Amino acid sequence: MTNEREMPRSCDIFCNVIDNYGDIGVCWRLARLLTHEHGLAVRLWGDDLGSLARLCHEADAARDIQRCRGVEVRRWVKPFVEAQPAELVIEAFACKLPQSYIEAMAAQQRSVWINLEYLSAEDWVAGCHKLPSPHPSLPLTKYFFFPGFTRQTGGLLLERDLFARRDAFQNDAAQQWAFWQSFGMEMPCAETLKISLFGYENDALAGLFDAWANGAQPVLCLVPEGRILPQAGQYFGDAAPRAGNSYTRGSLQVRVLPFVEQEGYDELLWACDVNFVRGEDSCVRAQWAAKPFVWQIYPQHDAVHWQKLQAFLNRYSAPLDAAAEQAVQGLWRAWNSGRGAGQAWPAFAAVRGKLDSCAQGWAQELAENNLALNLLDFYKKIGTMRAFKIEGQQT
Ligand code: TRH
Repeated sequence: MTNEREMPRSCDIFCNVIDNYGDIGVCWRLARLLTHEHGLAVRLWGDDLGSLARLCHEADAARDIQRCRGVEVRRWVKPFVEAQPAELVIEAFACKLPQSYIEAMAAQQRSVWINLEYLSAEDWVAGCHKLPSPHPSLPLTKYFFFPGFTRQTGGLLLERDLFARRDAFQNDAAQQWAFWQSFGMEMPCAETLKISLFGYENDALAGLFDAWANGAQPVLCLVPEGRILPQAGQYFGDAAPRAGNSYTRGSLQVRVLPFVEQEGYDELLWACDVNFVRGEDSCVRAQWAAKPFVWQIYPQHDAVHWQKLQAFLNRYSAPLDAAAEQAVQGLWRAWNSGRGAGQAWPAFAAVRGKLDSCAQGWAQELAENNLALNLLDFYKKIGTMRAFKIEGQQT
C-alpha cells in the first residue's frame, strides 16, 4: 500500500506510438524529468523504439532492454513480459495496458494508475481532470490526468532549470556561436530574421516563402528534416532535400537541419526569432522559448482540432491588443487551413515586437502549474485516501 507521506519510488510509463513524435516525445520528456528531478526509477515501455531513437540518439531501436539517460527503456512486446507493476503507473494517451499487467496491479494493490491525456485548452478539460474511472471487474481505479493551461488542469511539463538554461543561452554569444557551428553555419547577422519551421505538409508554404523571399528583411528559415521538408525542397526545385542543403531566393535563405535530439530542439527554438511548431510537445516548448510562434495543430478527421486551436488562441491572445490579436489569429488560421499565410505574414511581422514582450509573461504564468509536480502531488493524495479507507475498514 502506498504510504501517504511518501513519494513514489518507481514509475512505469506506457507509450503506444500512433504516428510522429508527439506521443513518445511527451513520454520521453516525462520519463527523464521524473528520473532526474524526482529520483524515481522509471521504466519507459514503448512499442516503437525507432521513434525514440530519433529523439535520443543513444537509444537502440533493436534492443528489448536498455538504459538511456538514467531511464530504463523497454520494448513493449506482445505477449507482455512478466513485470512487477511500479508504484506510479502512467498509461499515456489512453493506450491499452497489457491485461497481465492490469491483473498484477489489482493483485498487488500498491499502484496509482493514471491515464495521461492529450493537451487541450478547451474548457471541458478542467471538469474531467482527475476523474476516477473504476475498473469494470477488478478492484482498481484509473484516474484521468489532463495537461492544460489553467490551474484547474494538470499543467505542463517543464524542467526545473529550463528558463535558466534558456536565458543563459540567449545572453551568451559563445553558446549561440557553438549552436550555429554545430550545424556547420556561421552566426547570422543581427538584422536577419531567424525562423524555425517544423510542420506537417502544408499548401500554404509556397505563399509564405514568397512573402519572405520578396520582403525587405533577410530571412533565414531553418527546416528540420520532417514532413514539410519535401515541399520546402520543391519550392527550390529540389526533389530530394537533405540535411545540410541550403537554398536562396530573394531575401530568403532556407537551410535544412538534421532532426536533433530532444534537448537540442530547445536550443533551435531559443536561437530563432519566430518558431513554427506543430502537434503538442513542440508547441509547449515554443511557449517556454518565449518567442512569437505559429502553431500547426495535429489535424483530426472530424475537424475537432479547429475547436482546440481556437480554444488555445482565445487564451493565448487574451493579453494582446486588438492588432496583435488579429495578426496572430490571421496567420495561425491561414497556416492551419493551408492557404493565405503569405498574405497574413506582414501583419504578424508588424506585431512581432509586441508578441515578444508578452511571451515572457505568458511563459512565466504557465510555469506556475507544473505537470510533474502535480502528478506527484496527486499520487500522494490518492495514497492518503487509500490509507484512510483501509484504516476505516480496520476500526
Ligand atoms: O510529432 P508531432 O506532430 O506529434 C503529434 C502530436 O503530439 C499530436 O498531438 C499527437 O496526437 C500525434 O503526434 C500522434 O509533434 P510534437 O508533439 O511537437 O512532437 C515532436 C517531438 O519531436 C517533440 O518532442 C520535439 C521533438 N523534436 C526533436 O526532438 N528534434 C527535432 O529536430 C524536432 C524538429 C523535434
